[in-house]
Amino acid sequence: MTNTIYVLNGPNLNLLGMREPEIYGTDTLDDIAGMLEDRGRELGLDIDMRQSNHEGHLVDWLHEAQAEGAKAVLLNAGAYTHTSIALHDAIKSIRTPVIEVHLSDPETREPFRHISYVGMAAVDCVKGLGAQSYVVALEKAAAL
Ligand code: CA2
Repeated sequence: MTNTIYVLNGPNLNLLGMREPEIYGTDTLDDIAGMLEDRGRELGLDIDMRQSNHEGHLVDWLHEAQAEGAKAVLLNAGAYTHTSIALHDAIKSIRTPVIEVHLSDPETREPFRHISYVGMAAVDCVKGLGAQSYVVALEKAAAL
């Protein structure tokens, strides 16, 4: 196993920090990557941060995380969280532990966000803390 943590981000998260700051905060995905690299250095972990608007890319990267011996995956699947049985199956198909991450708390929002196919397969979940959700999830990954 390596010390690499894959941090996978789904649809629309490339636009983070540009709209709906009251829900998602003002940090961009690059800001979050910087925070994770700083904390990762302290924890002895390498960060491999990626974003895609395409479901299949996220599936491929979950498989890759296992093939490359990643220590864990932090996954903010965006709206695919609530729709994707393909991501659910991909998480189940790998031994690499996956921690679900959300900036907001989907369970306090619209009913269609209350189901999480990702959460049904992931080992843990950190949500509702804004950008700090990713940092707390990284700390949980370090302890796995
Ligand atoms: O709270 C989260 O992290 C979410 O995964 C974000 C998703 C949403 O569909 C999930 O229910 C919860 C949406 C990400 C949209 O990103 C935006 C970026 C810029 C402006 C507006 C939205």
